[in-house]
Amino acid sequence: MNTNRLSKTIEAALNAQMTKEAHAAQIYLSLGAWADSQAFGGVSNFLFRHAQEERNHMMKILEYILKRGGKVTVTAIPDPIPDPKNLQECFESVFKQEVDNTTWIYKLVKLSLTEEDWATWNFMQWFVKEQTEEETLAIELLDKIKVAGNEHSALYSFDRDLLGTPDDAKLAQDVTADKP
Ligand code: OFO
Repeated sequence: MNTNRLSKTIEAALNAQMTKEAHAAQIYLSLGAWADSQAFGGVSNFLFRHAQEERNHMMKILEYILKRGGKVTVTAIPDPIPDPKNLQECFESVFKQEVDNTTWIYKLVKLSLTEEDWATWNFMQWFVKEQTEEETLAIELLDKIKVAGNEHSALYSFDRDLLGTPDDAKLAQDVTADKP
């Protein structure tokens, strides 16, 4: 008896999205390591925490595929991006990666709509909300960097502020649409 509640197309798209989230985690990890090497301890701490969040997103999808009786396929993760030249470029990369991931999420939403897979459509809404929040955060941080310019003391405060940002990396099972 076939108990897989996912179509082959949706299953493949969810598996691809898992890899995409893992790739996002690698990008944050690599940017975090770069930030630390530039003495931006607050920024690197923020980016490392975000890498963990992206991994949680990957796990959230993995758990969903299993819950729907689907097959999880773990694949290789593409290389992260090259090191940025400065803090501005670092957060431009963060923004670009979030926008890119949003595009993939939207494709999955569209696919679930076309296939009338309402369970997956509903599941994906959490990611739509999460992406909006992450894009907003990246825009806000880029704005702050713009205001700071090249002034060392302003960049130092920016770095310290990020260190104090609450750590919101949670286990995937604890994360809901209301408590992202
Ligand atoms: Fe997975 O949320 Fe960002 O990319």
